[in-house]
Amino acid sequence: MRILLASPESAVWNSRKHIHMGLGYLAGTLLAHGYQVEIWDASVEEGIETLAKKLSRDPFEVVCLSAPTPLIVNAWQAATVAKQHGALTILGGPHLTLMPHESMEKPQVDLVVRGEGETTLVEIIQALGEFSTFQTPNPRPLTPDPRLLSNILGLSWRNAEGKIMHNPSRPLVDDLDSIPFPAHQLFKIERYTNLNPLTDGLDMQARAYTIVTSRGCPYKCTYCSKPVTGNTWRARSVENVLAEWSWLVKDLGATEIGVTDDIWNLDKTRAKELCRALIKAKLNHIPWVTVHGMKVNNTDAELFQLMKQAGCRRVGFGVENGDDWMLQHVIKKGQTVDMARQAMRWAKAAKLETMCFFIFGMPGETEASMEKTIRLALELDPDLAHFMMAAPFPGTEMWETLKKHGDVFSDTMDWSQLAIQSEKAHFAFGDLDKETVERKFHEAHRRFYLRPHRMARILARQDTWQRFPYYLKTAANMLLGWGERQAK
Ligand code: B12
Ligand code: SF4
Repeated sequence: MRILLASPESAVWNSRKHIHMGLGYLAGTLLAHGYQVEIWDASVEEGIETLAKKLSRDPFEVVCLSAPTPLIVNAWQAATVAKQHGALTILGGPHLTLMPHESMEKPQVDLVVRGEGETTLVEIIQALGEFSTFQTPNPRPLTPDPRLLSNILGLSWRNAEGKIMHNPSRPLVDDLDSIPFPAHQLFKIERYTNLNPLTDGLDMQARAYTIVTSRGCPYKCTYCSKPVTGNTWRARSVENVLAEWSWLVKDLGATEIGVTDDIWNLDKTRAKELCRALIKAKLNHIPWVTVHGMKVNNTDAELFQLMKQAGCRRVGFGVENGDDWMLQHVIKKGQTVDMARQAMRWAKAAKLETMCFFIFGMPGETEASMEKTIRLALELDPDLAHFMMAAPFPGTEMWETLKKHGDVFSDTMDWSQLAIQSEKAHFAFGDLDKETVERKFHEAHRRFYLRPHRMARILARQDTWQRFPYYLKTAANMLLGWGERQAK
């Protein structure tokens, strides 16, 4: 049986080519069970071959699609294409875990997997295997046996009468070390060149791999959508992580590694152990980045020193807001502005590059709190500052607040509008209108990036000139809001 694991075409994220670890893990497990798998990621296929062309040339019996909320519409479109080419379609990922019924109502979607997918997918494929009727070049869709599907935890499906069934959820995997490594070897790695979230390439030609050393996060930030892991946190052992890291560096030729955990440093002792292990194993010559996952309050000077020695080049922090009241009462981040200041001092003292993430327009935000955020960004002066618009994802506390008080959207909203990288405010709340949020958002970019020393640094970068048209467009959107004006 041939299985294609795919991430659909999308306009929501186009600047960064980043391997899809969810698909990597699913592929690793399927390979370990002896199945034939391929990964197709639209973010590196666009402009080369569409999914429709790929499937016409090279048919698959099963097409699996992964989708976060802003990509769900694209996933439905891709499922239509897959069905037209005779495949059974299985959807999974964060949005499907949140709203499985919505997708099961689409005729082009055969099955939906909720939660962690490794075991569920293998059980589905095993159930299908016995009933495979697939033939090339004229494939007929597989018809799974309902008796087998009804026992698979975490699966949503249709019974013989066409009724949508939601089996009980599957518990999270206890021991992450028991999951096979992601099938890194299946990614067209030469097309993934930039691990940096802020488009400032470390090395445009890098063989940039990604690693996930832990899953989940126990914090409860009100904007954060964590449908798959909830408020749990599980870590892989240092030995297990080291073995994958070593494979990436020594066998697959990684020249850059991104750690994409939600919260890499929740257990500070373990984080330090991992650094020491990387140094001891002499894997510290390959630069790595904590792409999202450092929490400012789980740090100390020693951790940053060790990270530097272990090869870490750049650390990212969710600073979010410059106003302690907002952090405590609205964002519920479990950290203060002073903690961010301290972590930044330690990271800079260790000579690490720094990047900070800030959110604009949370419910309860005021012009004054946004001004405090801009001033904090200027004061912290990270190498990269990423300002984002608050985006309300279903299932989050922010979503519930807006539903209750804001009355700004309904359950029929267009999910594709929820991109975090948008320069448009997603909602107005209380006295704060969208225009003020957008004005402060663009002001933040201008005040941060148009300072002379920043401009000099940007212009001195090779990367700026290599991708000049792209940067020019981004600058026009972010600094001046040109994208918005055109849209209006
Ligand atoms: C790394 C990362 C990125 C990277 C890489 C994205 C990628 N393609 O994997 C980058 C920076 C590019 C990125 C971009 C975006 N991301 Co992102 N990202 C993450 C992060 C931090 C880790 C993802 C990861 O590797 N997880 C580990 C793997 C093992 O888990 P997984 O992907 O969920 O997969 C498991 C299950 O979901 C399931 N599964 C997944 N897909 C499928 C498919 C099938 C068929 C099956 C059976 C099962 C299955 O099985 C997998 C194995 O157990 C998560 C947070 C998180 N912890 O998940 C956010 C997260 C997934 N991102 C999110 C968002 C919103 C985005 C963007 C839409 C942002 C934007 N532009 O607005 C884009 C979309 C880009 C895209 N094309 O997917 C949200 C999604 C929320 C939601 N409700 O959907 C998350 C949860 C962050 C958050 N807390 O808000 N992201
Ligand atoms: S610390 Fe990060 S991952 Fe954890 S809840 Fe907050 S935003 Fe989400």
